[in-house]
Parts: sequence; C-alpha cells; structure tokens
Amino acid sequence: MDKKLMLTGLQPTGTITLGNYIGAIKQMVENQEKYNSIIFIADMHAITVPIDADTLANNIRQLIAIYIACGIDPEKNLIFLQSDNEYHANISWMLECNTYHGELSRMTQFKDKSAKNANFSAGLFTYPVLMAADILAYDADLVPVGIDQKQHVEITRDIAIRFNKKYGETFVVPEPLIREAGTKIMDLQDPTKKMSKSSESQKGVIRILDDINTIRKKINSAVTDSVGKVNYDPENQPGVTNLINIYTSLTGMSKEEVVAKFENANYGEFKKGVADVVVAEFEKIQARYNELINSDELDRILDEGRDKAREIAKKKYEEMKNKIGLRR
Ligand code: ATP
Ligand code: LTN
Repeated sequence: MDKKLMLTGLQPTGTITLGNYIGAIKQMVENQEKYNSIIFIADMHAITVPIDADTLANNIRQLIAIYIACGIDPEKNLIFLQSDNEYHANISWMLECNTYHGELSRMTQFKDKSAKNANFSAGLFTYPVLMAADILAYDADLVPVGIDQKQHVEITRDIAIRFNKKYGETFVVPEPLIREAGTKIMDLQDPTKKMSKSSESQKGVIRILDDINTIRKKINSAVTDSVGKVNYDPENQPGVTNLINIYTSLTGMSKEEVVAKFENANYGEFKKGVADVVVAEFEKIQARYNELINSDELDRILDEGRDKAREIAKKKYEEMKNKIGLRR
C-alpha cells in the first residue's frame, strides 16, 4: 500500500523551545521515515496577532534553518513557506464561504485569544479555515498536532465533508494524529504552565538557540520542591516530574529507568544529568544551524518546495473554482 501523506506546520512566532522540539520537531523527524511528508512554515497564521515585521522575517528564516538542522530532510519531505504559495489564501476564501460563523465562534483558541485583546483581527477568527486550506489543498491523510489544535483538525474535517457533499468528492477527509500524553514540557520556573515560544518568561523557557551555559543555568535553577528525592509525581513534584519528562523524551529511557538512575542523586546532580542530555542534543543542532543560517541552501530548499507546493495546490484550486461555478 502507498504510504499515507502527513502534513504539519509550525508558526514562526518565536524561537523554538525545548517543548516544541520534544513535542513537535522530534516527531516530524521520526515520521519522515513512516509517511510521505509535507512540512511547512505557517507564517500567514503568525500575522493573525500583532507581530513586528523584522521579527517575523527573522523567525521565518530561523525556523527553516532549525527544521533542517534538527534532521528534517528536504529529500524526504516537501518543505515550503505558506506565504510563498498564494493558493492557500485563495482556497481559504472559497472554504470560508462554506464555513459557518457559528462554528468558528466555538473555537476555543479563538475564544481564548480574542479575550486577551478587544481589538483582535478578523484573521484571528478565520484562522481555522486557512488551516483547513493548508491541509485540504494537499489531500493530507494525517495531521500531527498538539491537543490544543485538535479542534482545528475537526473543523477541517467538517468543512471537507460539507464541501464534498455539496460539490462532489473533492477533498480527502484528514485524521488528526495526536501524540500521547506525558510529552507536554512545562515552564521551568512555573511547572503548571506550558513552555511556550511566545512566552515572556526568560528563565523558565529553554530555546533551541540558547547558548550552552545559559541552558545549563536555566536547568540548574529550575523550580523543584522540598521532598529532595527524584520521584515521578506530577501532583506533588511537578518541577522534578517535568525534568524527568525532558530526560525520558531525549534519551528514550522510561520514567522508571530515569528514577532508578537518579535514586541516590540530590537535585543538583539530577539537574546536571538533565542538562547534559539537553546540551548534547542541542550542541549538534546549533553547529548545523550555524552552517546553514547564512547559506544559499535554505533558499534553494524553499524555492524548490514552493514550486512543488504551488503545482499541487493550483490543481486543487482550479478544481474547486470549477465546481463552485467560478468560471466563464
Ligand atoms: P505559541 O507560544 O506561539 O502559542 P507554542 O510554543 O505554544 O507557541 P505552538 O505553535 O502552539 O507552540 O505549537 C507548535 C507545536 O509544538 C505543536 O505541535 C505543539 O503541540 C507543540 N508544543 C508546543 N509547546 C509544547 C510543550 N511545552 N510541550 C510539548 N509540545 C509542545
Ligand atoms: N495552527 C497550528 C499551525 C498550523 C498547522 C496547519 C498545523 C497552521 N496550519 C496545518 C497542521 C496543519 C499551530 O498553531 N500549531
């Protein structure tokens, strides 16, 4: 049987964190062996909230270099920038006209983000439809996302099913690929809060491009507890549990093995152990990143990706136009 097509993207809203690396990028690298894979940078989604132009442009180039430095292989994946492919926005418009205002109003992310700023953009509201366009344009079977994005894949399914019914079979109805629980990495200073790339916390968020000493310092000053023993106990020892999760995610060891390994260690020694595995992983990535960031290779990858992505999306766009009656 043919391999399934997987499609996913990250928004360039800030420098990738250890949380994004463990929760998203490592999966992309593993999945590229199992599936045909499309990985893009959702830069048009990043402008649904205010973002400085130069910061955005920097984040975009940085993210593409990080993808490649982390091992996402341009030979095995179609890699491109969303805004390089004008068909996404065009397809999105046709889908918007087949999406109800009511269903978009029920999106949790929209409710949360619009509550934070009374002057939110219309783009923040239609965000899930652009995401549907990203997915449906390529007939993706599987969409790996964090649990927070599951609702957006569900609305994508609803939109696809509705369109297929109204205009005839046009889209593959995608499935979300939700990672198992336990891989959510928390802020090192506040282990009840997710580690986020747009977070203002400096000490609690490890960024993939932080220098090695900074990474060690951040881990060394991670909040723990007064128990004094390395236990996996999310309820009573959330800080220590978070560090165990980091360790297991990067080494492939089980949590029992990690607890056993540090059975007689104090928190200082345990933290050093955690820092060692993070540093070992990030040192390699940073070396590759530094070679790439100013190279032409990035532009070559993006140009090639853009051409292939446009060709696929254009076909879908023409088919939709024709079915809807946007023809002479
Ligand atoms: P933002 O701050 O802009 O919301 P974020 O860092 O929270 O960004 P998202 O862009 O929402 O990240 O998500 C990108 C991907 O990274 C998703 O697949 C998400 O599940 C994953 N991810 C984000 N934060 C974490 C985390 N702390 N632990 C594990 N996975 C995460
Ligand atoms: N909304 C997603 C990013 C995203 C995406 C997509 C993911 C935009 N379009 C299509 C998968 C498929 C996020 O915030 N992580």
